Amino acid sequence: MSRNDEVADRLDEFADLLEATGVEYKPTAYRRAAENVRDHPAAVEALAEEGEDAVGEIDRVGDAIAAKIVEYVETGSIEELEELRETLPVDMAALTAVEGVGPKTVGSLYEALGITTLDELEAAAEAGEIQEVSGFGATTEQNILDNIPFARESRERTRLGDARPVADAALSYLTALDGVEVVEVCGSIRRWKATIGDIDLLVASDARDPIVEAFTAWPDADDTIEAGTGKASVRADGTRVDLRIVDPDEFGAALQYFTGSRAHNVAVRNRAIERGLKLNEYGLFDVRDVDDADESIETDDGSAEATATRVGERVAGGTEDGVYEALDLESVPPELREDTGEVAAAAEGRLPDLVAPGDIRGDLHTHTDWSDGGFAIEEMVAAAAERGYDYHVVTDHATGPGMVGGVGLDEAAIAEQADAVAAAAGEVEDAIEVLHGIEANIDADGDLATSDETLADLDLVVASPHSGLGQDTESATERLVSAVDHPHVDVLGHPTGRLINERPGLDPDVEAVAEAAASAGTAIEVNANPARLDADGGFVRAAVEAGATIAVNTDAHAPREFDNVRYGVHTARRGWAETADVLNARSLDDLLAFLDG
Ligand code: DGT
Ligand code: CA
Ligand code: CA
Ligand code: ZN
Repeated sequence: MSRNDEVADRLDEFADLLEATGVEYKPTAYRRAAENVRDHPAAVEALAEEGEDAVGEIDRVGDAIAAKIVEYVETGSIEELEELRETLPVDMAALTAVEGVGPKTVGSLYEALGITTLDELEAAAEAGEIQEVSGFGATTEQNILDNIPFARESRERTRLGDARPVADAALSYLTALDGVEVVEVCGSIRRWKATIGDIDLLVASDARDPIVEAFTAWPDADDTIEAGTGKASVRADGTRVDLRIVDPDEFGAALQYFTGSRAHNVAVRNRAIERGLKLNEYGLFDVRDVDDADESIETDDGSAEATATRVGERVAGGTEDGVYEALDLESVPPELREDTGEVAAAAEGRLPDLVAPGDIRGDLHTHTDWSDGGFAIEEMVAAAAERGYDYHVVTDHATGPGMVGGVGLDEAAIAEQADAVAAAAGEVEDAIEVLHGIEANIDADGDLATSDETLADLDLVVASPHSGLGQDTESATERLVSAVDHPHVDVLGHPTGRLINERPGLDPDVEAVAEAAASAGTAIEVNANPARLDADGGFVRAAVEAGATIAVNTDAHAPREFDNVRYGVHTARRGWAETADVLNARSLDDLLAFLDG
């Protein structure tokens, strides 16, 4: 964790505790300051060394907060924060993980019932104590109870977008070590699952001990969980990182094994058994001449594990492709390894031609400072051009349900923005095509708050749900079907509105929405924001099977968020999306043809 993130976390904690004790306004100031500290390009400890004035240069950081930042950097703690922690000794992160429970609720429940943990919250709700507290009722109590399991799970799993950068940092650290031949991520992170239990890394090397030693000394590691022969686990940024070091000859078999999923491995192993072969993390072995493959002893390094596992004649294991090939299978992309038909498809040579990160030719869902983005139209356009995109669509928020604090554009502002976008487009005519769109809000009934006349004038309309996300399946399905059927809607944006580990979002009948989208010619978005990854792989698969088009968009509010596109592409791959299925992998002409149709 960078020092800026750490300081920002303290300010956010400060804000939560202040809010819980009933203080007004100040929490907002602390949260704004936290956000700016987190995004600030300069290291906050360097500023703190220069003094409070230098820290105060950060946007939204006033004198009082600057003083606290300096105090924290100098002493490692903030006295006032310590006092607040004593007044309110609650596990704020765990409790506020429950949807509908904010810092204020935590404060009230602590005062009334002394609740400090998730277990205590659950017990109190089950005992009917919460509905007796003033300001709470039976419905609130039931909601809390219903939302606790989701909160528990979210505490155990890390978002892909948080884990992947940690894995990337570990990869580059390990790659640079002496004696390391190959390094790969495996496990769920290689399969690009939306949430990660732990990060798995695999190294091919003959030098096990020095690498274990170097790994436990990795500067990003906060502590070592365990270190053994050929394997070690550390914690980094709150996530467990497992490293295994294997013999270079066995790297492919180990990579295949530790990538999982377990269910995929079972399916592949069964195929091996059918062929008289035995597959494990050490290799693929021909055991047709071995009497009892599980007990035969034929060891090359004498280790206990090896005695029972390296048997018969080895037919593959150096490379992962070699393992699949020896089983008469096409190599299965990691994103597909969930035992949902990929082994049969690989056997028949009909694996999909998956979309790849380099296929994306423009973003169809982006924001600027006209709504809640942080950058001007020109800055976003320049960043898109710099990435080599062929086109870029500006889709700020329209007003409507879910848009609070005047964020959305009304119809006059949309018309005004059309001129601004045209002007920006004129400036970069030769570099990139700039289109004017909007992100309209789908209300609870599936209608849009923006008029048909205004929508008709725009190049592209993304329609997304931003409110009423607790609907039942039937209403949610009707709502989304109605939105994709809307004649002016081109893209259904983040269809469920889920926020990973924060709120589950809508739970529509994805087949019904997919079929409606396919017949209406509306694309279904994979929102690449790592907090969303919405539609998820399952939804994408339904969409692709129904013949619907997919759009992979970042919903960028800042140029750096264009980098999130990889999370969207890999999520689309988890849904078996081919390049041809993806709208923004198409040429400008084909995009315009789709939008006209
Ligand atoms: P996670 O960490 O919960 O997000 O999910 P994974 O898939 O990364 O699971 P993890 O870290 O427990 O193990 C990584 C992979 O190693 C897993 O996908 C399959 C393989 N693996 C590990 N232990 C076993 C096992 O006992 N049996 C089998 N068949 N495979 C295993
Ligand atoms: Ca894992
Ligand atoms: Ca693991
Ligand atoms: Zn958006």
